[in-house]
Amino acid sequence: MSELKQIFKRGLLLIASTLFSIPAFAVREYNLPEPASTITREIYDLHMLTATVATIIMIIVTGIIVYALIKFRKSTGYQADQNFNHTWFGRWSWALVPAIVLGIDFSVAGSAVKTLGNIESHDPAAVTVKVTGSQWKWTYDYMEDGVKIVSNLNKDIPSTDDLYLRDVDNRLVLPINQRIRFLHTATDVLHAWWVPAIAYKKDSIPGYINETWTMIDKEGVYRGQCAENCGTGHAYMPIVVEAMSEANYAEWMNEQKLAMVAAVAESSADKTWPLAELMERGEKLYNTNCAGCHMPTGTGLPGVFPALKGSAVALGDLAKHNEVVLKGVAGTAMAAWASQLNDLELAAIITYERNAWGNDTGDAVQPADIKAAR
Ligand code: HEC
Ligand SMILES: [Cu+2]
Repeated sequence: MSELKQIFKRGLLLIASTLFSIPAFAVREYNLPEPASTITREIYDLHMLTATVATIIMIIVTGIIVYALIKFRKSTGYQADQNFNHTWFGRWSWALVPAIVLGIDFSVAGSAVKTLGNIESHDPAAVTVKVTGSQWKWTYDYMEDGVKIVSNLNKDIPSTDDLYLRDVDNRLVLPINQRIRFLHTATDVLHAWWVPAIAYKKDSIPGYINETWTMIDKEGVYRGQCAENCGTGHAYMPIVVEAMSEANYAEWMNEQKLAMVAAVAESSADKTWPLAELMERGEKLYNTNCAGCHMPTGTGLPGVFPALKGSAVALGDLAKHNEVVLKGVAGTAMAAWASQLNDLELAAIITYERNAWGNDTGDAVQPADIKAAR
């Protein structure tokens, strides 16, 4: 009997040490990302609390089962206790055990309710960013400053790199230690802006505005993804947030404003651009904005996205071409670009489409043409 006890004790020790080492390992490798904001830290702590409680309960229950299996096994001639229900414990255990479990539930629920309330809080924010999801990019509007950032997948990262499909051309820059309000919406289908280290997730729904908030407390770069299947390019709309000190953020914001003014001035200058220059700008802009669907080779995706190489629209009447690009095609994935790009950018893209991949119209579309077509 004492030998059996020894085996049992060792077994229990082994089980306990394995179970305890799993969560410890999970913290490092497989756990939620390390939180970098007040609200995500609350969520993280809640997750650790429930996971710990669940692990302890599992160890106790598994221990009791293993103990019972060995102690009361038939081969040692154990006779079932016929009087258990007449003892004090037998009478009350059926009520006591659920009461204890409920008590544990309520103590977890207490902090969960507090966190949920915090998630839904609408306290005034210092910075408001409208986050718009579209196939397949994110647009960030800084509501107070009138600055807009369009964030596309960085296609230059090789598939062997750790940041493959996780990097963008323009990051969302935010200050630390300031309350930030996100307004989530979408232009086409459902998307979800998800950066687990600094913010919780709510769907971006066309025609609706959802609100979330954060207060980042550590400078750094935080990555996320679109978390709502939004079509063939779903994997190609990563999110990169760069959190910086308030002083650096103010400086960055100033630079953005100056760049914006310069771009508007350049676009609206009464200048006639040479074909070569339009083509050079057009290629870059096309690859960023249009190639996700129409492909860098202009061949599209048969049956889904039309080819622009040899397309009747790209080779035909310029007025029609302008109209398709400016106004989009209702009910399809072809968005209206009029409000997304300026006259010069649109002129360059359309020029590129009319002269790349063997489309040889020779047309150099000018910003003035776009202005007239708007
Ligand atoms: C999200 C996918 C998507 C993106 C991004 C996109 N398009 Fe389109 N585009 C479409 C679809 C779908 C159509 C077909 C619409 C229809 O059914 O008529 C289309 C049609 C067109 C056509 C008409 C082609 C033809 O032969 O009928 C042109 C020109 C065009 N797009 C230009 C552009 C330009 C310029 C851009 C970038 C500024 C762009 N598209 C970005 C999906 C896209
Ligand atoms: Cu999406």
